[in-house]
Amino acid sequence: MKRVCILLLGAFLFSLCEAKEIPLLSNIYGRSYISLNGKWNYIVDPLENGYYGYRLTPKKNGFFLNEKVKTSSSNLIEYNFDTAQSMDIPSDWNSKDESLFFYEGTVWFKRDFDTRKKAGMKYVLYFGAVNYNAKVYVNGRKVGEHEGGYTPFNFDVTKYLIDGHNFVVVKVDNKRHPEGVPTVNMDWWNYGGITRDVLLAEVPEIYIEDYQIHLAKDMSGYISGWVKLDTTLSLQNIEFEIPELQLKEFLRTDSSGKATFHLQAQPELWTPEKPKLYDVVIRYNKEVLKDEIGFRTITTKGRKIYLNGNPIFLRGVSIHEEAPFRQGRAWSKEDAVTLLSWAKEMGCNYVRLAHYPHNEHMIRVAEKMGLMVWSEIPVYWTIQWKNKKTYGNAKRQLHDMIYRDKNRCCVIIWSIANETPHGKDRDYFLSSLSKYARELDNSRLISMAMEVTKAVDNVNELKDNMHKYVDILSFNQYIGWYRGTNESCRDMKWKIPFEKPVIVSEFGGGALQGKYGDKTERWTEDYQEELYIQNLKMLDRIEGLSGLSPWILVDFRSPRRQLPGIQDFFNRKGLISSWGIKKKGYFVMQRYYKNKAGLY
Ligand code: GCB
Repeated sequence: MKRVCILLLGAFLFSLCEAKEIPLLSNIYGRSYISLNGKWNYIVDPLENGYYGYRLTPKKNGFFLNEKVKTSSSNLIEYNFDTAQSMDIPSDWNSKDESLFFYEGTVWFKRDFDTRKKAGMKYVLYFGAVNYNAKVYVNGRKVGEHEGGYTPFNFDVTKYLIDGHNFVVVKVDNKRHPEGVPTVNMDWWNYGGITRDVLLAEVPEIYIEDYQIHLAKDMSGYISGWVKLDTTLSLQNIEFEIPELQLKEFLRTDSSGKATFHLQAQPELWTPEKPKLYDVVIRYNKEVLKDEIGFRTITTKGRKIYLNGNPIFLRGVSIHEEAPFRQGRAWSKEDAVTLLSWAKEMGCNYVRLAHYPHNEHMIRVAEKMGLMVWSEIPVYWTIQWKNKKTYGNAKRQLHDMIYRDKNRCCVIIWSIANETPHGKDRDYFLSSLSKYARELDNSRLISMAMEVTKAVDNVNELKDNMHKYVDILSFNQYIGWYRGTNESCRDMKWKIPFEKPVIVSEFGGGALQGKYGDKTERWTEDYQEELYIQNLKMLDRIEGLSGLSPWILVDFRSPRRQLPGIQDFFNRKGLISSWGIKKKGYFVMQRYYKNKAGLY
């Protein structure tokens, strides 16, 4: 009897504790996994009836139990995943289900899968991203939850899985909140859903958790870094190899389970013209983890940016994670190839991935294509600067962005914010984020998209206190669209009184593809073309101009853009329409970049 009680108590306590969210598996695509992408059943739940009872307290028998309706039973069950409609995952519900176009709230998703656990292995359930809040359940038990729509997370679900049939249920909620990051107000679609890959990875009991490999910072001729196991066991042997460089070393972990290295090597450096990547192999016991790594340096001096010690001009464009040729969130490798090929064709060597971390395929494809990357967190416009929870959320997203992509040499800039209002609280918030980013990674540059103060006597001045905390001064400006006319570009002057390189992180204007007219007529391709011609002449007069990322490569969905017949809920500032047709402005940029490339 006593034993039964202890067992029951144990089972009860077990059911109470959630699985811990564990550090992200670095290089998820290099692991052994099964994909849980595909058809998921879904139930739309605007009142969160599957979670709360009528007194608004969480239910014990919520939809996460995935109960089966039995007609003969007296037990009333008013939902049924198995007969509910299904949706392809990854995706966003707004573009997949017409009735959910504007929907913001809860949708429950369920997926069945079979698995057979192997002795001595752990199982990690990985989500590339879920927007915005995810509560995850396996076989009816809560595994954990996550806030933030653009960063990956994973849980150790080993003890939740059974041999044979399993199911996973995710409660996804994309309601906006004033304290959220981003907050309630933004100029892009708040696509809800499981928007990136879902994978079930299989790793050994003790596995390679993370690693960092890069050129030694202050010593040329060396590669350094570390490999970390998910344990604090010391004296573990790890083999590290870069075959093409004939590098093979046996590393030993210290008492934190980490092994550091510092090895002599002269790798060919990664450049946009020749994006050389090396196969890297890390072995620990029977686990073999492979990656492709590039090596480069990125620095600034005075008003210039240097890649591998050579001055560069960042020929860029801003991109939203918006699916080409269809509507909705982009998520696949194919989407990445399409978007980035358009940038390449325009003459880019750099892309600004706005306004949140994009999916990992984007970064990996950019690296292979030779595109440098600016990666950003959604600290956008006016968030709650005084709210500690908001700060914690932003900090976590910054951490996770850097954690996932720290080995991607193409990423050269971490951006901590976009167009934020000047003020003491905001300065404290952002300077703290900037310091944190440097603690995590001192090998890249920090920036943020600032704003110039309105022109007095046509002098546009950058006066942001944050200039001290960034390596690159970036700002957005919209002369010819929100301010002044295209003509007025001729008279504008620029005052950037700090000795740092400058990037114009946004400029542009709207055009409906296929609408032509006089170059003074708004929304025509001709107007946008003229705006680009005049802006480029104007921006070339900025001292220290080291890069551009015009707004934006492709038209994108935004609820702020309501003009019928023109916008129809699209921001039309794309240089390419959402159906992949290039506007006249695209070719202005292409000519400009061709010329710039010749100068560097
Ligand atoms: C901006 C924002 C960007 C908007 C853009 C616009 O300054 O940074 O998110 O979409 O302007 O089109 O107004």
